[in-house]
Formats: sequence, structure tokens, C-alpha cells
Amino acid sequence: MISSQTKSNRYDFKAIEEKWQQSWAESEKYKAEEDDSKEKYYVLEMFPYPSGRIHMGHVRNYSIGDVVARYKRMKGYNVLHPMGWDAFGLPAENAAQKNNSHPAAWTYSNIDYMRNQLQQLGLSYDWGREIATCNAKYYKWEQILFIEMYKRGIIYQKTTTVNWCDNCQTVLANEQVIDGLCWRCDQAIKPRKMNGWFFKITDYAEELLADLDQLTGWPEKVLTMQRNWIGKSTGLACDFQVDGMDEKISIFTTRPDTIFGVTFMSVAAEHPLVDTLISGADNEQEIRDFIVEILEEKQQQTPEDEQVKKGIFTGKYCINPYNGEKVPVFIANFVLIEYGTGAVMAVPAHDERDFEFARKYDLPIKPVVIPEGETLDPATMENASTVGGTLVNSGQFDGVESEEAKKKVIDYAVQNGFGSPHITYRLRDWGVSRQRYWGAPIPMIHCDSCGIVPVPDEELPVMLPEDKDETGASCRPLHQRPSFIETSCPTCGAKARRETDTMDTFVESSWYFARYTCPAFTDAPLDKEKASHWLPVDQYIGGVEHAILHLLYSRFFTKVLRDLGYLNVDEPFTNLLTQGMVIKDGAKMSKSKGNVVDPHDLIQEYGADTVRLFSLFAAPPEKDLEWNSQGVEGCSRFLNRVYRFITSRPELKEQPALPAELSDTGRTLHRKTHQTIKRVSENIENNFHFNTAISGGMELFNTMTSVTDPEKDAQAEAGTVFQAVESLLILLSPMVPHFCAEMWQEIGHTSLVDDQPWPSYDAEAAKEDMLTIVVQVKGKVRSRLQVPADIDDEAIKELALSDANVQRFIDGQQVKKTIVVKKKLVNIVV
Ligand code: ANZ
Ligand code: ZN
Repeated sequence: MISSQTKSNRYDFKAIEEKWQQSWAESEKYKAEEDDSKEKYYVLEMFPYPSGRIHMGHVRNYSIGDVVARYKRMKGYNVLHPMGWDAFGLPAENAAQKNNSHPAAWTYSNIDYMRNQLQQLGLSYDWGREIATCNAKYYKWEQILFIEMYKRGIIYQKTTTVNWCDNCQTVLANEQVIDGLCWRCDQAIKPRKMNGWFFKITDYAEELLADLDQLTGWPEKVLTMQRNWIGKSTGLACDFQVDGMDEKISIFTTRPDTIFGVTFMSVAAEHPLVDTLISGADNEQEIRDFIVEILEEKQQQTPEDEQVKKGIFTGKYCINPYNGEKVPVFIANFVLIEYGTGAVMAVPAHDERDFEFARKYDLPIKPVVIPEGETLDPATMENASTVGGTLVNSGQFDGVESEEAKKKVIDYAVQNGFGSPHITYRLRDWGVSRQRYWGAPIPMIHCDSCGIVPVPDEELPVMLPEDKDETGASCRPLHQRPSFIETSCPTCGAKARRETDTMDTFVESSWYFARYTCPAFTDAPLDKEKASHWLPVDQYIGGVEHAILHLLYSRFFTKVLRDLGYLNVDEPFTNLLTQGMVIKDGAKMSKSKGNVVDPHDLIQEYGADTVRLFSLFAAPPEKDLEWNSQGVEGCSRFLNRVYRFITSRPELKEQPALPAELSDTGRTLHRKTHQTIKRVSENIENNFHFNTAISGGMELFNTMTSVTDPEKDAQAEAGTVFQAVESLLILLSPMVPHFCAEMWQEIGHTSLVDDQPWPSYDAEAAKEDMLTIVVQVKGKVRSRLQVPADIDDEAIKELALSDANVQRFIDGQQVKKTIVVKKKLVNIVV
């Protein structure tokens, strides 16, 4: 690809990078310690799953984080920048099965390999704080937290219908079911009833929602996604008596103003009253078959699927408590059991789904809210009318406006004791049980007489059995290992069974950022003093694919940890940067698409600094980065040019001083230097636009080469050049740290570029020179313009013609000619 000649022309990045990596490691350069004399800054990138080797997405994410860390250090902050491994999960089991090895062996060897790769990138981590979540030293504390949460009532067990994949022998989260198939193996999933452990995240729904308002450093789109996921709705919960039965159906509605328009009732197939409602019906079997049918369809479809609405009459009626009307009760496929009360008062005139349903089954449509200036005729309506208006056919509420009516209708239910204001969240409790091997064991014991008993503290951690199981297989799930299961009850001593579920791996990633503050602490999950010192994370950086669950769970855990007394913050991440994807040929780089560029090869060929530079230069962090091999070449060429510039000027080693009086050429460079300091600082500080910061550095370098061009007469003084080189190295050192460290010493410094304070610019020096231009009309001086020295003739002409005084003297006459005498004079002929 590259001829040996151009290759030999390159600086020896390998030697330089190894030298500095070793030096940083030996001196523990990036070790973080609490230090109250400096302001703390905690920058964190989402930790990787140790899949085997790093990919370009990692390079990008970690390069961005490293620039922030290095920049903040130079700005005088005490920076915490840790790294670790999200090390539990299914791929390790699959790999172990395939290679007949153990998930631990596979995982730890991947970690070793990837740590080495990250070190080759020169990332400034405090490696002393490294965490691997599969290590019992980590998950022991997670088990302790689990028990504390259980004792506080934040964790409970319940039976639910789960998505079960027979092939993977595991429960899948809804997000892991794609078109009814397992995301991993593409087999059809089946519903299955199981007992599982749940975190009561819904207890925190309101706080999780309200506190989003304080996250002003998060992208708006992520806040919106979080809000929608929590999905708060306010309205009325009220009871409809079942006609002729001693049963009530509770509904939840966000449109109490439409209550007089109810013409039927829809309940979910799983609704607990269904059985009672239909038993004894003439067509009971038909109804039961229908229920089975829609339940099966439900399993196959994802929430986004548009489904054909269908239902069946139960044979029963219920009574609208507001007007005493009897309406038929249907079982309908679009009513969700998980939401609200699992039953919906149907108002076809004002709800789209109900409208469709009513047309299909020929049910009455009764408009009760009339938008201003409209009439609604049920016979001809083609859609529901979903906007507000004035109430009609609504008894004592006639004439009231929708918003007002909502309140009045709710008040009426409260006064008469059949309903109350109600808030519903879309958010569900977090099911954390997994039936896999490679996860943190849930530290509970089941005793026939004592029920659920937490494993006593002194017996923690409940270690994941590392040996092969009875069958010789190394990663069978715990429920298939009798020797793990059998235990005795900590309370009564009788024979008991260990819980065999392991935790969702999202649990580990929900609090690792806190454990980084005290990774070696052995008394408790967290050292409150240290955690309080460092948290919240000032800048969190990661992929937008984690915008919902990981961030929501981390926020939830932060609040729980606060309530358990471990933390004194409400939110974990003050600022969030979601970086775009790395794409090639129009698609996200991925193994399955076969468009992967391996950073390992790039590092070998160009060096880590070039790879970092490219990933920072090719796009601003929040945008997608399009892979481009010329871009990498360009970055490599740039560094090589800077290298040759510096190394071919031995006079720089003398560290010449800035002359007291600058020549014109010198001033040009001096000005560019200060403009660049300003530009790079602002681009980093305001929005992390490293790409424009880097082009600023490149421009400065171009000016450096042009003002030292031996072909030209005027050359900048050595002192100005020296100052420009110094600034360039400092400004670029967060991005290309090895290169700048080496070049810094190349220009005679014994200090480290890392230890240089971030430069501030001199506003006076950065100012463009101004020129005074005389403007003449018909040969008489009529105005003087102040313009920047580098202005072009066209711009001067425009300025002159639009000048108020000049306009006055042109006085509406036609301008025949405008003559510009370079940088001196404009003559206007009319
Ligand atoms: C009557 C009504 C009339 C409704 C009307 C809407 C418009 P959001 O805003 O998303 O919270 N609903 C309630 N529980 C449901 C369930 N388990 N499955 C499916 N739909 C359910 O939606 C609240 C509305 O969704 C509720 O208000 C209810 O329909 C329906 F003109 O009640 B509404
Ligand atoms: Zn017991």
C-alpha cells in the first residue's frame, strides 16, 4: 500500500509511542488521588464489553474521552479518568461452549488483550482503578446491595409471563425480541410463566422524570427519549359496575371529558376478570379460542407493529357510573395488560383505535366534545375527533370546555366514591432475573419453612461455581447444577435451595461509575467519602444506543444508593456526550456487514497518534464518522510534516525569545498563534468540536511554514516561530499525546508537555491589524473606513458604497466606476 520510500520518510512513531507509554506507566502519571486543593473533574467513557478486540467505535469513544481528560488536567483540574470491563454476559458463554473452554478464561484473556490495545492508544487512564464486573471482588458488593435493596422493599419477586428462548435457554427482555424472534439466534420465542426478581424502579418514576429538568448538560434528544420511556400520563381511574354481577371493571383514562361518549368497554385478554365474565357464555369455547389466538399474536409482534384491531363480545355489560348507561364489554387485542388497569372505556367518537373498532363491529359512535366551529355527525365521520372542545350530551357538564371538564369529571368521581385522579407510567419494574451461567448470582436462599432468606453477610460473595458441573460442561446455568443449589437455611438450618438466577448485566453497569471512586474498598460497596468527593461524573461519553436503559438504570441506582446512604448526589452524570457511529460505505461498521477496519492494523501502520487524530478530526463527536482512508493518510502526513519542521530546525533547541519588536511577518505568525489558542480553547470548551480545533492547529502550522519559507524575502524571527511551535504542541497534546510529548523535548524542554498549563491567548495580539481606507466621491474625500488588514478589494468596495456619508454624496446618481487602490483608497466616479 505504501512504498518503502515514503515509509522510511516517516517519523518513528513506534519507538516514540512505546517510550512514552512506558514512561507514563512507570511514573503513574495519570493516577488520581483526592486533592482538595484542586477542583475535581471526573470524565468517564462507557466501559466496553470484552468481546475480544477493540473496534473503531471504541477508538472514537475513548479518544474523545482522553482529549477531555488531558485538556482538563492542563486546565488545572484534578482529573479522575478510569477504565474497566463490563465483563458478564452471554457471548462469553457461547464462546466457551464453542471452544470447550470456560467463560472466565475467555473473558480474562480478552480483557488482557484489549487492555493492551487500549494502552497502545496512549489513553490516560488511572489503571490502578480497573474493574472487571465478573470479578467476585466487584459482584460481592452488588450482592450486598441486592440484599440491602431487598430489605428496603425495593426488590421483590413475582410471576410473570416472560419471553423465553428455547435455544438459548434464557429469558429475553422485550428489546431482545425482534419480530417475535430471539435477537441472538433468530429462533421463535415462547411465552413462559416464571418467578423472577424485580427492581421497583417504578417507585422512582416521578423522581426520574422530574430530575431530567436538572440535566441541562444532556442532549435534548436523550432527555426526550428518557421522558417518553417513563411515559407519565395523568387522568382518571374509575370503576364500571358489571351488570348483574358483583364485579367492577376499573379503567384508566386521560380523557375524562369524554366519559359520556363511552359506547363499549375493552379489556385485555389477560385481564383477571375475563374468566369470570365469559364463563357460562353460549359461545364460551369460541371466546377462549379467540383469546389464545390473540395472545399468540401478541407474542409475535413488537410494540411498533401496526396491528389489525379485533375483539370479541364477552356477553356481559357494564354500567357507566356517570349516566347509568349499559355498554357491552369486549375483549380487544389492542388493550395492554401492562398499562393502566388493563381495561379501557371506549369512546369511538374521540379515540382513533376505538373508532376503528366501532366501525368494524358496528358499535355506536357518540360525539360529546365538539371542537370550535365544527359539527360531528357519527354517520359520516371518517376519523375520531381527538382534539378538545365544548361538551355536549354530557349531562351536568354540558357547555364546559374540555380542560375544565376533565377536572370536574374527576371531582365528581371523587365526591361519589367511584373514582379518583390517577397517574400512570409507561415505565415497568425492572426484571433482573436471568437464567444464565455467566452473571452475578442472586444471593438468596429458598427455605420451605422460612420462605426467602438472604444469604448472610459472612457467606458473601455467593461465588459463581468455576469448576465444571456434574456433566462436565463448564457453563451450565445454575439451575442445572445440584451441587450449587443444595444448601441449608441460614435461619432454621433445614435443607434449602439457593436461588439460581443470575442478575441482568445491566445491574453491573448501573453503579460501576461509583465503584471507580473506591475500587479497592473492602468495608462496603462504596466509601462514602471518596464517592462524595468524585461524584457526579462531570462528563460521561458513550453511544446513543444506551440513551434509554443504561442511563435510566444508572440514574435509578444513583437514587437508590443515595437512599441507602452511600451517595450524596441525585444524578450520576452531569454532562452527557453521545458520540455518533463510525460508518463505512454507508453502513455502521460491523462484522456482519463485513466493512470493519481494524484499529490494530491502523496502529501498526500509522501509529496511535495518527489513528487518534483521524478519529477526532473526521467529524465532530456527536455526528457519525465516515471512514475515509485518505483522511488517515492526511493525518499521518500532517504529523510527519510537523516532525520534519521541528527536527530540521536545531535553533529551536536554543529556545529563542520573542523579539521585543516584531517584524510584519513575525506579527502575522504571532497573531495566528494567539488566534489559534483562542480558537482551539473555545472549540474544546464550548462543544468539544475537536475537528475544528485540529484544523485550527493545521492552519497555524501552515502559517508557520509560510513565514519561514526560505524562498521568501521576509522571514519570521526564530523567537516567534519557537513560540508558535510551543503553542501548537501544547494545543495538540490532548489529541496526539505521544507525538507532542516527544516534540516538546525535541525543542529543548526537560519538562513534560503534560505538565504545561493550558495557554491563554492575548486578545491584543490576536486582533487583526486595521487599516484606514480613504473613500473619495468625484475626487473629494468623503469618508474614512476602518477595515481588517486582510480584507479583499471586493469587500472594501461594498463597504465604501454602503457607507452613509458616501451614499449622501452619491445622492442617487448612477455609479459609473469604483476604483480601489490596494489597501489605501477607493475612488467612486458618478
Ligand atoms: C378513554 C379515551 C377517550 C381515551 C379518548 C383516549 C382518548 P396515554 O396517553 O398513552 O397514557 N388506555 C388506557 N389503558 C390502556 C391499556 N391498558 N391499553 C391500551 N390503551 C389503554 O393513553 C391513555 C389512554 O389510552 C386512555 O385514555 C385509554 O383511552 C387508553 F377520546 O380513555 B382513553
Ligand atoms: Zn428456614
